Amino acid sequence: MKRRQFIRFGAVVGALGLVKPSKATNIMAQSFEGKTNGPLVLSTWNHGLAANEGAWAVLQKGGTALDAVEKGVMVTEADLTNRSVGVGGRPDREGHVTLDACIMSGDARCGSVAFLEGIAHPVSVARAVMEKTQHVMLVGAGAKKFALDYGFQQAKMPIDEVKKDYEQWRKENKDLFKKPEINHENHDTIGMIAMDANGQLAGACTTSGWAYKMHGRVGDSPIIGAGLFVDQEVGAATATGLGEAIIRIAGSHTVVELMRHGFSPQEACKEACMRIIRKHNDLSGLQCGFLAIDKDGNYGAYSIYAGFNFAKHDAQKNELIDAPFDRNW
Ligand code: SD4
Repeated sequence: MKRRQFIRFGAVVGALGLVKPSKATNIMAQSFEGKTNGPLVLSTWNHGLAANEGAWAVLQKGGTALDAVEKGVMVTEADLTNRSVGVGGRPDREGHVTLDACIMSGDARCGSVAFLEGIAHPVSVARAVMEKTQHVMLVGAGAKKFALDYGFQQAKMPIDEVKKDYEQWRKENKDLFKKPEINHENHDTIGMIAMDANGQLAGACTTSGWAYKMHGRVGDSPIIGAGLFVDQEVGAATATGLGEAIIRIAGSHTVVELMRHGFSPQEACKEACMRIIRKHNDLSGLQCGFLAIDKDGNYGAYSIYAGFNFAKHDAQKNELIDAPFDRNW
């Protein structure tokens, strides 16, 4: 496997660790701060384009942001070609596909499932946890029982093609405790945040997590405040990347709190990335990216390394955008 070399583009961090992305500090990064006056959907990675269409179908009929984000990420969960979300996801080291998801609306209602096996749409189970129980989070066998009690669709995982890849991986990786390399092929998630026509905010996040992770591992995606956070008073944020690093700084909550204290969405996403950088000595493979919308419809994104893109759907178009970043690989 090719060893990645990364070059640091002199990011000069000020007292607050805050430097606006500019050509001087980020040779390839551009700023994509923007503002919308109508409904908006942002979601992580290329698969966000199709997911945004699902969400937009709800928003353009005057539906709520909460319904939109659920319907949107369900598109990705059902995509059998996607290896990091839902039914087509890769398993852990023991061959189990374990799914993590959460959903949150601007009024602080939220629901989450983690370490869930055999259910096609974990995000909908997360929503049912939010709406039908007094709890926020159900995991493992309890989450599965709850999903079955409520009649959620089951699915056989891993699918055959993924199982073959896994068997090959087992042959080639006798040392099962080796740190896997994080890259686009083995590690992405859908995090989606949306604003509806009434200005209401919501978000959802769903993943099969880190491919070939330890059995029992849960990442940031189902953790309210890490993979997702929404507060109608301020804004919404979601995360993708190495979940352990995102959890360490309560990533999405951090982004929202920074916006509360006056950072723009992009500045807040950048500062969350910088905080992760400051807390880790070994940055190899440590890709994380954030998306944010504030309550006024301003939006932004940022990632640690180049290569994080996101899909933005507004009344004009659905487009893929390269996020600004701090470092090149
Ligand atoms: C996780 N954050 O399980 C997820 C995976 C991801 O890009 O987002 N990868 O750590």
